[in-house]
Amino acid sequence: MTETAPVIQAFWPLARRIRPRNIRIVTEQAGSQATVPAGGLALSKATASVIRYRKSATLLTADEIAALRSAISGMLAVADDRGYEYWAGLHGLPLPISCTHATPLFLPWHRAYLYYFEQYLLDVMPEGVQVSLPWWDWSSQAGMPPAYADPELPDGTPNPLAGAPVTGIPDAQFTEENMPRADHTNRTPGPTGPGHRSSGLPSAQEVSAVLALQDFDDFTNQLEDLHNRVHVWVGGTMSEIPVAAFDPLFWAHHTMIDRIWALWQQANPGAGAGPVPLDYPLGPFPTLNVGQTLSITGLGYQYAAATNSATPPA
Ligand SMILES: [Cu+2]
Repeated sequence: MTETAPVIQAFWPLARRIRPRNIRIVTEQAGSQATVPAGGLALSKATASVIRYRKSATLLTADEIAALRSAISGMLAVADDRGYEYWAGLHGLPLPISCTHATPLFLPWHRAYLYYFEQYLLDVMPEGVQVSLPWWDWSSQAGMPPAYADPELPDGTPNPLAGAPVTGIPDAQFTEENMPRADHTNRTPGPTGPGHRSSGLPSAQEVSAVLALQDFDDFTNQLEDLHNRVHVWVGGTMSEIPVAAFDPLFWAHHTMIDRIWALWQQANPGAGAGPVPLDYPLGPFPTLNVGQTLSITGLGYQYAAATNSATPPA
């Protein structure tokens, strides 16, 4: 039995503050049989037989972008555990900090997190429109998707995808985490285009190299490194774990990470999640364990291929 040592990522300086919570990897159970309910999961609020397609943020139509903005604003207006403040706050502050980084739970935990966020986002979509979480393909090195970057909409109102209020965090908790108090997200993006090495966004070649790794632990560690670089590249709120999820771009970034994992799973069927027992519960989510995150179609979604038009394949 080998202990899984947490790898502290130098790229995301605040990672050292993250104390793994409730994470005890019991490696001798690695071979235990996971119980995924027969017939798949019935968790999705979408009609079970309809698969949601997550698309590239740059391939969304104007109507889809408008619907997404409306839904983010809708979630911001919900003050209970279906709202934006609750879900953004669940990742970091207010305490406890629940996200997992630098462990083999990084990918399963964030997949479950996106899954629940997407359910509540779909709940507040305008009538007749269903826009699943889009991914930000930062590997194009073109910078932030325009839908998220423009600070204002043509009518002069703030763009709900460009930033959000940081709310629900007691002052004392900023102090405890050694962070300046912030009332709103901010960004200080780095350089775009190739040739900036670690200060630029990861390239498509770097993503391909990570996808070529065959061992789950190697794959998740190196993917998390690329992920950290993107957080640091965006800067500001996104570069600080305790508040990163308040930036609407967080969700598009993590959807890209989830998509890369899905692509890797396609190439490595049955790979599991390294040493993590499949029945390992993913707290604080009520009903998902690690095994249940391994099938994205079981969770009711798929990724539209990057080369597609925005129309899901028939
Ligand atoms: Cu992240």
